[in-house]
Amino acid sequence: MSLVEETLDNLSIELPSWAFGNSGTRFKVFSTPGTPRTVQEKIADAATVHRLTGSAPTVALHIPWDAVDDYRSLGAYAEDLGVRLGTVNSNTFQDDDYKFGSLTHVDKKVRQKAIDHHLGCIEVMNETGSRDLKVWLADGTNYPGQGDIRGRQDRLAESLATIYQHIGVGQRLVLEYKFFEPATYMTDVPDWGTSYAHVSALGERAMVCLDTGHHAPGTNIEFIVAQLLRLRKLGSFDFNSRFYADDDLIVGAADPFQLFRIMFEVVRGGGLDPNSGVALMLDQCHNVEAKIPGQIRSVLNVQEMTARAALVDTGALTEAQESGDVLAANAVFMDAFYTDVRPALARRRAEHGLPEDPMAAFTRSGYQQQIETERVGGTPSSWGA
Ligand code: PSV
Ligand code: MN
Repeated sequence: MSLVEETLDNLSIELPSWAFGNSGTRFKVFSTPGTPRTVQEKIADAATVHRLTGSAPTVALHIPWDAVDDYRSLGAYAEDLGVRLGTVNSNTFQDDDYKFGSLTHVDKKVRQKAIDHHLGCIEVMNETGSRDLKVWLADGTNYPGQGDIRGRQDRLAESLATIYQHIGVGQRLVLEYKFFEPATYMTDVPDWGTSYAHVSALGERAMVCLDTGHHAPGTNIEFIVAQLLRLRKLGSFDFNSRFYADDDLIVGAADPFQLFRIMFEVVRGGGLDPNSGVALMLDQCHNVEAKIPGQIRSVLNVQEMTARAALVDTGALTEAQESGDVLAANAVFMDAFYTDVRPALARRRAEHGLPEDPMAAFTRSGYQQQIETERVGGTPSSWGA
């Protein structure tokens, strides 16, 4: 088996349930016909993406957006459709109590409420068999002097330690960072270094989550990937792409070369090895484009850039690097990036009984028309539902 095939066989991309719901900006949320009204309908859409691509076997949940009474039944429902429930994402950013913070809040009662929410998420994981609890906090301040930067870090460390005590064997806590938004002056987990410091203090089952949209423009993200893999602390990715802020656009749409460079470091660092534990998740919103094709396109983009990354002639690259031949090294790298892998991927899909062109297959399938006819009435899912 070629390295490319082996790499693709190990590629498993987790879809976010919220990508199938409506989303938008603070100016407008546009609704689309056929939008899921329930978490079950989101899972059905995710299962459709997996059926057509063969690479998206798990669906991430966001609590409370996807809260149900019976998570075991929800897991069984997913499995009937050929997918599994994956990462559980906590949410402490949509409750009035969290105006001035959640796990960092000065008021012990609010901190406890946020901790309890995470313990509830762990209970969900125990029911669904999910491995990862992903924590992203909106905590931060808008004005210099508004909060005690140091005190907030101390409270965060204490709250995380309490949550971590409940993370079971075989489970992990992954801590996501983001340099701004909603806070505009100071964010409590702004960068990979802060996340790394906290998860290192927690222990082996705490890892960093890298959301590709959460860096200042110009940041060398592949460097962070290489470093975290080297430190064995890269737990997961939230893939998306951006032009300006946290745009949550389709991964690889804004800068395919960046995705290639990231996937090269993932492959190089063993991040696709079956036991690496690195989860490749999408964290995207489809505000103006069709949602299910948006997810299919995202999976294909990751496949394409991973295949190109696996094509890099590492022997020739090392030789050029070690002999100081800058341009030869760069040429080896670029040769792989410029290789059109789409025909080879189409052939490979056909060999695995999948449609050669999953985008066209979706259009042909009639699934979109079917959900538009069936999903009438009710409230389309959106942020907060
Ligand atoms: C925050 O911007 C974030 O990236 C976190 O992962 C949230 O859980 C997610 O977006 C919600 O879309
Ligand atoms: Mn994210």
